[in-house]
Amino acid sequence: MVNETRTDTARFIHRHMTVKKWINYREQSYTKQELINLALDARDVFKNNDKPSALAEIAPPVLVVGDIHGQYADLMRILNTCPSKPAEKKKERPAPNNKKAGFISNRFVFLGDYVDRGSHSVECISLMFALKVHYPRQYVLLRGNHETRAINFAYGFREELQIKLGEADGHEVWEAFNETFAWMPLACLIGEKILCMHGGISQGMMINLIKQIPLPLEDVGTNALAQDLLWADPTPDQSMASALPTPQWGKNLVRGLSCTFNPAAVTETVGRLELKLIIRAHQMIPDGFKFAANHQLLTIFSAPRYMNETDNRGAIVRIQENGDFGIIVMKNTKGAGGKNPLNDELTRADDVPNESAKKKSDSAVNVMKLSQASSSKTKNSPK
Ligand SMILES: [Mn+2]
Repeated sequence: MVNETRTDTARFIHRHMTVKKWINYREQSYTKQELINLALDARDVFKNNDKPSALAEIAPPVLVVGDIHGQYADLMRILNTCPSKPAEKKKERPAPNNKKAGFISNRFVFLGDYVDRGSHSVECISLMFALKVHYPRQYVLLRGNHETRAINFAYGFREELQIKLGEADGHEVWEAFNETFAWMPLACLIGEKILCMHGGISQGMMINLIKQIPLPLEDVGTNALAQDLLWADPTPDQSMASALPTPQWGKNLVRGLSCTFNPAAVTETVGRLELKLIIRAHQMIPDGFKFAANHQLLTIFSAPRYMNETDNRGAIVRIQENGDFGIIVMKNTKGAGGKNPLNDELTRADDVPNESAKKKSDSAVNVMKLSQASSSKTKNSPK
């Protein structure tokens, strides 16, 4: 049990969830010591009283979230996702004094890649750690391939810390965060039937083998299963270039490490592990989500307008208590256009069972406003 935390997490979370602090992409200011304390608090939670586990487990209902990559305004949209089922809430307006914001009411599984690429890695990972410390059983934070030292040294996180804190202090905080990343779980089992990870599956993988991955895992490259969980990618049945069948398991030439797996590999793994679905992230998807392998594999990506360079949408998955699931698509709204991102809408495409339903959801979208009553200053302006 974690009895006392070094961080006043309630205050820290409040500060990060308050509109004024982030609406115009204004940055938080941090001290070195508060970030190191937060990293230590999060480490204690992941260590779980000397019983850390590379496999997290959580029961539905739960929201599953893909890559964030320092896109703080989009993380806010996700954390404020209305907790109730859309079908019941479609015509109801949120009660004006409803204080149960999404981040308090929902359970979440985040699939990693909180840092790098975007401009607010520090805000994103700090808020995620604070939420994990404050609500340890409500939040599962998996490790992504960017929560590794060699990657976040090069792709933005370390540099952002050094800009915010100065070179020496920034480096020290970067070290502390990476020491905590080494304790994070690498996969999550939702209701025993849905397996989630950042990258992908691994040849011959078993649930027990994931549980046996020793933590802390400083260098992911020293454990083949861990490396595949963080890095692997799916391939289609046939390669686009040659029309030849892709191998069930292949070398991942795009990443330069780990493996690729084809739909037959997914089917074999799902059958052997008695799963219903595998959810992973790790790849930018224009629609925010993509099914493969006869709907046994779902890729989600939760950073819309990724790096302000692509017009992709984002998506998260809502898994209901009975295991049914639906996709919530995040519009690719231009966040930096001076518009209040709190007024963004999520496009719902719930319970998408096949491609035709997906098409339907694309053309006749059910648009639903997020419940923002507690924090929006412009709650009366229609949208
Ligand atoms: Mn990734």
